Amino acid sequence: MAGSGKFITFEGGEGCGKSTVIERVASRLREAGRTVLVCREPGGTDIGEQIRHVLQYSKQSAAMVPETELLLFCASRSQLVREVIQPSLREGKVVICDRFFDSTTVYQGVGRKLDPQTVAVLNKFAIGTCLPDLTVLIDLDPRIGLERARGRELFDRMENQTLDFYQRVRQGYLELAKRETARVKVVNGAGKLDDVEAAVWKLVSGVL
Ligand code: Z5A
Repeated sequence: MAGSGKFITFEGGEGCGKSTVIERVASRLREAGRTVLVCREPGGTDIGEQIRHVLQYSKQSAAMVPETELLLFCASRSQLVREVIQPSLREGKVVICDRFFDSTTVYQGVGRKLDPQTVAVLNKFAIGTCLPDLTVLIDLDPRIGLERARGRELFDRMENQTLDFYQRVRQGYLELAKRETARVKVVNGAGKLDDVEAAVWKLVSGVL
């Protein structure tokens, strides 16, 4: 546990429905009287949003090598943890983060095939002791997720990968869930939005 509040993270492939479900769950928590802070990665702070821009949308970022990408994701997270997440948890808030260090483990470690031990060391350095109380993994066939995501206007550098990359990411997440059964809970993202929300709500209620 990361403080006196609760820290919940959401993970999954492109278009799996994280952002939509987070919005719904945050509203329900607020209706139930909880103070909720929602943040996203990369980003969530002024510095983090600038890093997000470099990672995803600047013209120059097309030349970025995987090692630089790894360090930038970790840099954004270091700032978010210390500037936003830990202070909010100390105030007793429920902090919900759209992606956290598991994204780095899977996208950079499995997707980009960077050395998993190096990724783990950098992840640990970036988050310190700030581990989520619950991580919801919304699992979805990437062919469906990409179809959903590509319906949007914004199509960034990270989204322009091969299907094989996204299949590896999905497998990486499922293997992570098998290793971390106490923290990481898998929800089927292919169901109706209301059903996905209900399954997530049950898990979230369980940790509060
Ligand atoms: N990345 C990384 O490599 N390493 C890291 O350490 C971190 C991130 C932190 C961030 O992109 C990229 O950075 C991401 C991983 C990488 N990229 N890749 N590839 P982002 O923040 O721009 O996007 P994202 O996190 O991948 O989220 P997303 O694509 O916006 O998807 P989402 O939030 O999971 O989905 P959504 O926006 O809620 O839903 C997508 C659409 O589907 C939307 O129209 C919904 O109305 C619809 N939807 C949602 N649920 C359903 C259901 N159940 N049925 C039907 N339709 C649905």
